[in-house]
Amino acid sequence: MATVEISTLVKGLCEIPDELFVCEPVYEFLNSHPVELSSLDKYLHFSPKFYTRNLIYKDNRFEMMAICWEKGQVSRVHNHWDQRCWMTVPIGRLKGQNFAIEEINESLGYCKLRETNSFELAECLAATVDLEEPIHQVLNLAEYDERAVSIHIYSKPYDRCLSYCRDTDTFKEVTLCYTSIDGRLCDGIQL
Ligand code: CSS
Ligand code: FE2
Repeated sequence: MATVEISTLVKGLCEIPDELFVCEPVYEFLNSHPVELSSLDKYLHFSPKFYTRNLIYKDNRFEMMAICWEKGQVSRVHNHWDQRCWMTVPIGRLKGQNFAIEEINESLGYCKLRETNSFELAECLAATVDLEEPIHQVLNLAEYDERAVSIHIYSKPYDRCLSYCRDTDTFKEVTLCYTSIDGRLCDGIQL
């Protein structure tokens, strides 16, 4: 399949009418437009400390970022509030693990999770975050033994989420920051 520059992908997404900016059409669009790797170069920043979040595009309806994962790096176990999320993995591969809530007491910040299904992503295949089961973790497993880059589309953009600790069965709100915007490192960021 012919690849497209990331700017073409953004333009194509912007042209999707609001009523079609939902799970299936965006998913199909991503699957039929694999990204040209060289067009991602300026967005790729890796850090040994944590995965990096590199903003490519943002408007009121959606944001797109490249997330760069060193070998072995994993996300928190987290939710996406009620926002839709699509992702593809043009470089390397990633595992996604979904979780269900077994028991929750919001006023105590207590939440017991149970692992449900998992999936693997590579080669620009798209995935959507299941809105019915929106708690997940993304892992660049050490056994994959390579860096990975994923492209994420969030609609609407969001800058905070709930983070769950499985050791203590607790959860709290955390803020999500960008590592770079349009290829330039953000103030105060040290990779
Ligand atoms: N949602 C996480 C990445 S894993 S889907 C984030 O935006 O940082
Ligand atoms: Fe996520």
